[in-house]
Amino acid sequence: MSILIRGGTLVTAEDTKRADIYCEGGLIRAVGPQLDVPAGARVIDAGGCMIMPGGIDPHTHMELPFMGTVASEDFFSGTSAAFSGGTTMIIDFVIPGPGERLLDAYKKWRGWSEKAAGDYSFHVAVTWWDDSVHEDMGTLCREHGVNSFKHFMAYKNAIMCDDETLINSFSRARELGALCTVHAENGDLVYRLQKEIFEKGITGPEGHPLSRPPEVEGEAANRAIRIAEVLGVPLYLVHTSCIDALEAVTRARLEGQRVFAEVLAQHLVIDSSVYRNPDWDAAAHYVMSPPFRPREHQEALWRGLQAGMLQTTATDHCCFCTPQKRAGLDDFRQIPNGTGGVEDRMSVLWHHGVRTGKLTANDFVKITSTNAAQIFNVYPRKGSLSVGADADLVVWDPDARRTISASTHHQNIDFNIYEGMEVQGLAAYTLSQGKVVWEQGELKTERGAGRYIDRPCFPTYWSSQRRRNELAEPTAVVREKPEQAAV
Ligand code: URQ
Ligand code: ZN
Ligand code: ZN
Repeated sequence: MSILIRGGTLVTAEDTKRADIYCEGGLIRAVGPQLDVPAGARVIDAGGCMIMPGGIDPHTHMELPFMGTVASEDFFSGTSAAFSGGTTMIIDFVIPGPGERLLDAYKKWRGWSEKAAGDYSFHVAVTWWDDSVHEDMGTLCREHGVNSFKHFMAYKNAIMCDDETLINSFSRARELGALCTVHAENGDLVYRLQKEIFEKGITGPEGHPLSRPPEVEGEAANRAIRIAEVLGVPLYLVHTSCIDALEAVTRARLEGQRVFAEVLAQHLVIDSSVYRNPDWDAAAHYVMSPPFRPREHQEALWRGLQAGMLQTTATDHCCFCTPQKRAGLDDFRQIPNGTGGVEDRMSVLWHHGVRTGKLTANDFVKITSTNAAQIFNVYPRKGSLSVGADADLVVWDPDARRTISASTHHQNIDFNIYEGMEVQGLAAYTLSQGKVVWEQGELKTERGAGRYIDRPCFPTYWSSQRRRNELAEPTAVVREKPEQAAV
């Protein structure tokens, strides 16, 4: 299969230029003006459109078993829906139960993901600690292409990490040259606030944000950042949703600490008023953690993206249909946490980010693809239009419009958090491994065509960082032993 895309404007993290691009054998083979048409090649006329690296969503949960149910989107339907929005790679999560060997959980998830239509990789969560976790982290890095370990500071009595586990895992990651990521909410505070709110008689979805105020995220973000600083390891905060967490990230970055932060597309455009909807289902659809915040937080998050304090965008695509959400009909604490969005991320960011002038088209490529590829060490194979890179790309039509709706989306969930939102900027074609998988509104995906993408660990000079005031080499003080006092 060889494809020549001509007449388009190539937009990458670095530059914008009129050029053709030729793909063969799953790779980008040539980029340049007026390329000749090789015999047998399919020609796609991209006139007027942009060609960008395929989107990378670094945070999804396909078919996740969670809160007594299983997310409704699986790896085939989820990676297919991603294609329709221009995303060609996801990084999902292996989440071992407490006491479950990390390696066993990893093999289980690899089994589930074999059905994927698009390329994928896995962060592995550390949800408990003993010597076997220490051992399995090493095996996963050395033999299975894992270079990132996730830590949930929320979800008490389930998958929550205490500080001791954070410290053990961060220290191990430093030895291995792996990156630590955190879901930063103080799970003990959430647990207490949930109980207090529920006992006040607030049992509906409106109780969810009340039990997880921004301060709860800000405290955990700062705590994780400080622990990482003392241990000298880089840190990646997932779904940064509020001013409190953004301030913690900004302080650390301005002081030279290697902290990266992600924002979800939905946290940039949806606010906490959704929880006051008198319709229970409609309010429960938005129960995810961290919750949607009051409007001032969205404005701060956009500024965080513009200022480079937030480097990546994701969706935390974790779908629970309405009947599943109703598990919490009498108690908001039982509503499975999660929302969808893998299909809509790029159009939402283009419409609300680039069309409003907040972001340039190059910024858009950085935050939807290239930064994630670099942070998680798959660049330039992914997240670039370099010759030799995987031929994962999107022909982006900046003028095409659509209205987002569950009635037309490709996601396996019975509602859409962006329902009714008009967006301009769509994927006209998506190529994965040099094959057209989305073309003018039609999916052409193949079950199992997706590949597991190895992510090599980092050299330890990258994965360890001196503390700001660290002594060059701490040394012991030589001193005379005091005379033993006569008893
Ligand atoms: O916390 C997460 O990232 C997973 C369990 C998805 N659910 C959510 O509410 N974000
Ligand atoms: Zn999370
Ligand atoms: Zn998540």
